[in-house]
Amino acid sequence: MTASHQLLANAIRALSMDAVEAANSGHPGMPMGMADVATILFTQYLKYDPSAPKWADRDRFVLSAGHGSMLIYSLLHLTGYARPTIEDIRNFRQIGSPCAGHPENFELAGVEATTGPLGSGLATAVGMAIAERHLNAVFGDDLVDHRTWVLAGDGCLMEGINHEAVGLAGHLKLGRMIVLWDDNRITIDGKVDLSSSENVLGRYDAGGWHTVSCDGHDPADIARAIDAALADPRPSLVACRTLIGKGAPNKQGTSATHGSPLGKDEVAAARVELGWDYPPFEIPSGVRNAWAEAGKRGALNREVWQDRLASHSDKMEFERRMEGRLPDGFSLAPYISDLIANPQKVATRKASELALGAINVQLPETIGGSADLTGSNNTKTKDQAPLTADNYGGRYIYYGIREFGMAAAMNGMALHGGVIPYGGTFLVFSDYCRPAIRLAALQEIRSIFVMTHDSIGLGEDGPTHQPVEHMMSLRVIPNLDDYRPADTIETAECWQLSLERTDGPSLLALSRQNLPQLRTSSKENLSAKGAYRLRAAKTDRKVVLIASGSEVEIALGVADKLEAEGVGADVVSMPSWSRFDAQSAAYKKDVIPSETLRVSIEAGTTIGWERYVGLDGLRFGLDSFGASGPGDKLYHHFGLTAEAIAPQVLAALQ
Ligand SMILES: Cc1ncc(C[n+]2csc(CCOP(=O)(O)OP(=O)(O)O)c2C)c(N)n1
Ligand SMILES: [Mg+2]
Repeated sequence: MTASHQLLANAIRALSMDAVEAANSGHPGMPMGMADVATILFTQYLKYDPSAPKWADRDRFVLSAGHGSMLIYSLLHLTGYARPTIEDIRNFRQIGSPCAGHPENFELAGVEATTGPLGSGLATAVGMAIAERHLNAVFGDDLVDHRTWVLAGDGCLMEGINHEAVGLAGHLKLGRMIVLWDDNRITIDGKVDLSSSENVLGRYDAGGWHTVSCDGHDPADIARAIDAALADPRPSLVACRTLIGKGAPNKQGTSATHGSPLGKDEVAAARVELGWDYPPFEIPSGVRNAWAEAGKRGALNREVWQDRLASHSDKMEFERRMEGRLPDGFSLAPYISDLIANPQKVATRKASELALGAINVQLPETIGGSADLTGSNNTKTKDQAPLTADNYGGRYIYYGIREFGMAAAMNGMALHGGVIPYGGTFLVFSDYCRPAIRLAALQEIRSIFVMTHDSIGLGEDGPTHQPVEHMMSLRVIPNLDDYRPADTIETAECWQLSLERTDGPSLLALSRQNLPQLRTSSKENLSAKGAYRLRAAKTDRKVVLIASGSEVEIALGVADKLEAEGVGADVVSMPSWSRFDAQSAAYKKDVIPSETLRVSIEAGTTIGWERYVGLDGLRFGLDSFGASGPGDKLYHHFGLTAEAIAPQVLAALQ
């Protein structure tokens, strides 16, 4: 049974180079270079059980260098996960194979995060490590006691987001996070010293991390370095000096192995170099058995944990949270009834804070935060203590001025499970978070992005701070639910929908300025339909006015003026495009009938509103940058008032 370390590692090398060769596409260099480190990790350190891949107390392993996807596919296959099968690996990078070009969390159990955009995986893992410490503080060592491992390349460490991730993890003293750096001194363009002369270990040291180096091809030295990382209370960076493409005798150590098949001759030469005489995709039984044995290391540990859970007083609550189910009886109905009885004229960011007041007392799993705009984003409720290195049990994270780092960490928390992350910044800075928002949507996870100061309505801070194209550009991200509520009621409804959704992220765009409460009843969650008739035409309907957020109030004013001229106008509030698009054709036609003049009003780009108003409709918005001045004056300046809009609608009807 006992196969040498070399044989185990070479199985990864062979599968990786052969799969890339078969696909005629992919990245053999990283898997071949990190095969030794990965073998030590998966045979000696990582806590996992392929027969129970979702075991809550498993270690999390994130392949941040996602281009090296064949490394994780090889590992999952060899250690005994049900998928990928050898057939899946033969079909690497083909349509329908779970062995996609880059690892995808929804394709394979064991892939904890979708990676590929460099730097993101590591920053996501920070959130996993936060979630682990938080749940440990809540449920104790008996239920939550695991680590977060990351395999990262030069690219992951060079990206700007790495600075944010290192800063956050160091500050929060996430000692159970260990980054294994593939320190191969090669990137696509050639040697790292073409573009970088940074002291990476020095930078991590300065961020409060423990750092250690090893020879990434010497099993004992790798183990020594990992032991040092485990012993140190700080998060650790393990620099593993490796040869990219190790085993390919003529190409190893060069960027030629990074992202292209080695080629027939070099693969043959590598077989000789590695002493690997087996045909492609064939693993000799001794090696297969030894890997399978390694994959069984965690089973006992998992069974013992299962027993502890079975008799634990918090079993039900722990399972509920890990499954992502909201508690029975969770409801915002009493809060909303209260609003109906006592209408509030507040900014929707304030309405969000009020809703969170009702939410956070019912949902102990929420973890809020903001990228240094807590008082502006209104993301913190009174009952939330800060989550700090001294109190991981807290439920509010001061992320600092790290929007991308925050959004990535939120995704890591959502992927870990057991918590529901929400976090805020200004809508204009959603651009700084955008790659993580996109990855949340792709990964189908419940991250809730709270974006305030959603238009020129924010006023004096001027065009650098006034979103114009942002809301529309977020709407085009697939699987992101977009919300721009108009008042306190819609804000509560949108929060409810965001929390109840388990297969994707939501983004709430909220106003800085006060808005009247428009809804006078709330028998059902009307925001769930994405758009609804807020007020029907009083006289013969000629116009449908469609608006979102702060402009719904303006649309009502326009309707008043039209009705005074004998022109009937419906007002449709449209808090969510994604939700509306999911409605039946009949509903959509009823709310936005094509035989009327259709008019959109939104304080942002008008590009896109043709979708609902047609080419012959009218679109009122802002197709330039904003300006610095008081918010209400800016609405006049840019012609976004009932007085300015109503005559143009009447003219169009002539
Ligand atoms: C954000 C981002 N930028 C660019 C790329 C394209 N890319 C993929 S791998 C890579 C080079 C990374 O170098 P390194 O991390 O050292 O990987 P190695 O060549 O050592 O495997 C680049 C530029 C990417 N995947 N993500
Ligand atoms: Mg490299």
